[in-house]
Amino acid sequence: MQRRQLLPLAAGAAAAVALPRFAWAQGAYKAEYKMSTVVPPAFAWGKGGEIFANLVRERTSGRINIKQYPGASLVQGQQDREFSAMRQGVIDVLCGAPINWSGTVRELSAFTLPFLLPDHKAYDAVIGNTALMNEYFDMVRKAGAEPLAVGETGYRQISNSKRPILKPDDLKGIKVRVVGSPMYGEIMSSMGANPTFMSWADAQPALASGAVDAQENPLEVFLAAKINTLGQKYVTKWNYSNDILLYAIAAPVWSSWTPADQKIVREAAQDAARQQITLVRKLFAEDVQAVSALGVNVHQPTPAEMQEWQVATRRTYARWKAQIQPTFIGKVEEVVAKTRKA
Ligand code: X2X
Repeated sequence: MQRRQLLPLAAGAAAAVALPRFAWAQGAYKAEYKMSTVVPPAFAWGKGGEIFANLVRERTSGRINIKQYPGASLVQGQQDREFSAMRQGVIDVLCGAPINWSGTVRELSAFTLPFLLPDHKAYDAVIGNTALMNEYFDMVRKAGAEPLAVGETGYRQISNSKRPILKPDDLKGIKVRVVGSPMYGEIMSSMGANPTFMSWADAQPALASGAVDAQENPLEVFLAAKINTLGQKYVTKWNYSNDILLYAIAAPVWSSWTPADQKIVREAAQDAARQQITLVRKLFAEDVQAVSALGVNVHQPTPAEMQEWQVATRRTYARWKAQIQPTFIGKVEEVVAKTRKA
């Protein structure tokens, strides 16, 4: 800006004509970059978005102003449309769970297969594996966004209003709300439950009215959204799926920023992801106690019960592994297997 002001008008115009297109594009910063998150900063994963936006604003002295739109409000709450809206230019910044985008970019939901990442040791080995994550990041690039960092949305636990869920049979006939992922639907039906696909915005009224009996979400979400007040009395902490929290920038937006700003934004996302993971794990460590204190019955499965859940989901696992990205998932399995021996 300052340099251009110093140039005489004609010289400025001539320079503009001579500039390569990419350089022109780099000058065109928007006043606001729109970031979609499903949940607001009162939740660890919405907080992860807020931390990122604040770091970017501070470190670019406001040159890059990311504004958070929680409740997936840029897509009227339809969180499964986030990725296609990003491709259409409606969303500039994603800070979300790829499971929500599985209808658009199925391969990105690789980490959500049931019991693929059984614990944080496995989770860390996978997201800390540079070769594996580079391969994943290349899939994100092919899909139209620049990936920056990976946080954690949290292990998803089932809750319901009817009875304690100790074994697959206990799920028979239970109406469970799942996000718009066909794989989650199949997992539930393979265990005997009756799944209904619904956005997060629709889920809460449906639980309150009893239109559905059950839902599955990390317990930090259960707590922040006060799901216990919606008649949910029983929780089973089965750790069946834990999606990453992907920080990514729409490709055209990314290429409009200078290399120096790209570096700042990437580092800000990495720092935000680290803080977000710390936060989500602190809540995870305390969640059984916190949920129990609300008068909710929390069941922590025995190893034998965990085995039963895995057996029940084995066929669904195999089918979705084949459909999502079998080679990549095979590599994830190898990394996880090593953590079992160690
Ligand atoms: O809708 C949900 O259940 C939530 C908030 O966990 C997701 O965005 C996947």
